[in-house]
Amino acid sequence: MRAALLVFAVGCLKMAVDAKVTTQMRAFAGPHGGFGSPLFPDMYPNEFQDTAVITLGDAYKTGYNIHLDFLVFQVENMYDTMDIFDGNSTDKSVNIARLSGNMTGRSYQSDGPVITLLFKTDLTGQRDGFYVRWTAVKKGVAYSEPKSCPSVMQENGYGILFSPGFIGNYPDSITCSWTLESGDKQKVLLTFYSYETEDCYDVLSFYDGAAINANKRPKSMCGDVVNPTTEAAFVLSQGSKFNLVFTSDLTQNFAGFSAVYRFVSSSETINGDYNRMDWSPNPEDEMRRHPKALQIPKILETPKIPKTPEIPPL
Ligand SMILES: [Ca+2]
Ligand SMILES: [Ca+2]
Repeated sequence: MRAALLVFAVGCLKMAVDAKVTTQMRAFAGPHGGFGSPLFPDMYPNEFQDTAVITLGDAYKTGYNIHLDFLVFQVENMYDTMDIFDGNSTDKSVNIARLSGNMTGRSYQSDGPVITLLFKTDLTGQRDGFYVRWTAVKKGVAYSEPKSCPSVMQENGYGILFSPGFIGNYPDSITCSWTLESGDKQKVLLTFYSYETEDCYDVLSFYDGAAINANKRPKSMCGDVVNPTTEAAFVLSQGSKFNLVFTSDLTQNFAGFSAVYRFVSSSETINGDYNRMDWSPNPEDEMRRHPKALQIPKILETPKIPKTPEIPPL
């Protein structure tokens, strides 16, 4: 009798939990494309299950695999997960990988023209989520990103910007430029999920609302600014427009960057965070990542000024 009651109680509890989880099925088709987690670039919802099936389409039914690039991946470590499955299945036997935590810059490949992504979130603890890009690749051919200047991947209300060759190192001796222009009374907010360039020979310059050849020196970013395994950092324009220019020199290349941009109200302030050349993660970073939802603290620490070298005594 006692055993029967226990089984009944456990059954009720499980039902109550399941009833709260919102499920979503998505289907994507075509030789290439991209999509974000639910509500992206805002934080994903709690208690959510998102199943996305990518199919290359009739022209790619045989002889092709799907290559996945996570241009953004930030989910609550351990508690929120992404499972990738070969084919149209969520069976353990075809599981390619399980992702959790901060894993921007990972790539995976299917063994056929269909792949399934299962994203699950628990009761609490939200992050920015993911943005994944897929591309058809011929079986037996090693995949590499084109090393030319990429255009922005535009989505409804936001865009993804990344260095040439990402995921993969950028090439030497390249110059790429992008213009991000918001409407009146708006600013451009860029969130960097990874940023690593040669310090300080390969540089991303921000011309804030000004022409690229203006006399004013641009703000610039270089070095190991945002590690993909740590939290994101953001950069806010002062005017309604950012002209961005990325240049690399003759030697030494690194992973580059991936960022999401969107337009926000001109009353947003981040107190010039984007000028910090020596950005390093700290426990308060969580607070700086969502200016719409959270209070924006004052920044933070001033860039380190190198010590004047001591003059040796005569
Ligand atoms: Ca969570
Ligand atoms: Ca270089």
